[in-house]
Amino acid sequence: LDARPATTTLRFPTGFRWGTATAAYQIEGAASEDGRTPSIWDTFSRTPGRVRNGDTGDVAADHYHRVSEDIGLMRRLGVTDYRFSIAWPRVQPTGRGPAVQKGLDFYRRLVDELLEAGIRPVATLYHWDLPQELEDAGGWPERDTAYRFGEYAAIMAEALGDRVATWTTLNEPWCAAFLGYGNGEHAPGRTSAIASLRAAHHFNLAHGLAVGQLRGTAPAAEISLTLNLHAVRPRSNAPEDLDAARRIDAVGNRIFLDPVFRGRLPEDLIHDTAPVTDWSFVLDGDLDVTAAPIDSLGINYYSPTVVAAASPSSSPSSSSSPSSPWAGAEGHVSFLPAPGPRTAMNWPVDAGGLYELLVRLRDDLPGVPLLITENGAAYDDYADPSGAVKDPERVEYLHAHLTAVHRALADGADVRGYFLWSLLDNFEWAYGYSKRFGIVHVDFATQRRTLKDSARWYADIIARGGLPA
Ligand code: GBH
Repeated sequence: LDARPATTTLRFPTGFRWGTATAAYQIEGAASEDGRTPSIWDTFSRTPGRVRNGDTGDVAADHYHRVSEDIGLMRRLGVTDYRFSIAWPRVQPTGRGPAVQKGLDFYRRLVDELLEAGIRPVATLYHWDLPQELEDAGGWPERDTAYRFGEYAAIMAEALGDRVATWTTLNEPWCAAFLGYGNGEHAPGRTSAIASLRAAHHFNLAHGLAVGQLRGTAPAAEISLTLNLHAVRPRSNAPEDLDAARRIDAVGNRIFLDPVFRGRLPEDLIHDTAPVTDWSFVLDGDLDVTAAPIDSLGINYYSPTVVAAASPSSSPSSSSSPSSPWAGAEGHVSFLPAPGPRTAMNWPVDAGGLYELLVRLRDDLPGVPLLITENGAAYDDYADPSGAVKDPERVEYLHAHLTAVHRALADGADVRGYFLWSLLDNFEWAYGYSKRFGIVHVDFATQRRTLKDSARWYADIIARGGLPA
């Protein structure tokens, strides 16, 4: 018998970071206060037909006015870390020029209150809210946007460099490039394969430029990048299915991993995308910038992606539709429904995908510490007569995924922390307020916060440092 409490069977390493995550546009509200100007998400959400029910982030969870209360919630949970994002248009409304003091003040106050509460601030510079003026000038498909991002990073490094423990430059550039400019599901809603590939490269460049600024001004800070890596599974080991998986891995994962960790673009990606572009927008020296060393990799994981060779019966018009987020792979790949239960997003629940991803990164990126910067699920919750907010499926989802993280740790993956998405119910992008990812329920009519059962469960996991039997 060992000395561990019998009730905690899966113990996590000492110093493991237990966090929650949010993003500015999804929770802050106060969309036109203190000098903030519209981002592409304000424009997009105010355009009829883009977001379910016409929802916008104008008020969201009103976090801008409830920072102290929300930090109080995290104190109750006992989290060690909090991952939030900074709204670029709050700090630098046109995306150019000097910073707005009130915008900086808001994030200074957030960071200072976190530090007072003993919670490590983990700041993301870009969680999809590009200043609209920069989109009007061409947005991420234009190289200049990367330079503008570098300047914005310099402002933030100067303002908060000494107080933020971990900086992540970008959140999920795959979504921002391919859902924003490829299939148009996200802001700015453009549908162009070439634009999505140009955007992807400019995200890598922007990331590298920001790393340079942060490293210079905040040498002690941990610098990171968050990717939504696709846990790609081929339907079978048939060569055509393996090739479909390779294509998705190239344009979904290695398009970011290789420039950042190896200073090159994947050869097979260049080949696959030849009908779309010759990549002449990648200039000499760019891949040295993108490869600036970073200290850890953030991974957001929700579901695996199961693929097969495109079936001959699938209609060519739909598989080669201009609104695919898979530039260069469309027409070659079928996406198959993964078996098993689904969340309210209709995303499959499959913790094995997280394990597969972590073990792959253990092998592909030795020496790179990993942070799970998002994991969680949307489910409807319900209040029982006592007023408790029940969300049993979420507890089950989290338990399964933390078990997968523990298994990956035992198998040598260097996972340093886990950030649950999300602290609060919030604006779920194209789904508006119709999907709830929070472990804290938000009544959007009153802005009242109530801990769900999953929040109490998570607090218990953190307190015991692991999972019960
Ligand atoms: C993250 O995006 C965002 O960072 C966060 O802001 C957001 O609120 C959260 O997740 C929840 O959506 O083909 O059915 O398997 C995650 C976006 C979700 C994009 C999964 C790819 C594949 C869905 N990713 N999606 S499916």
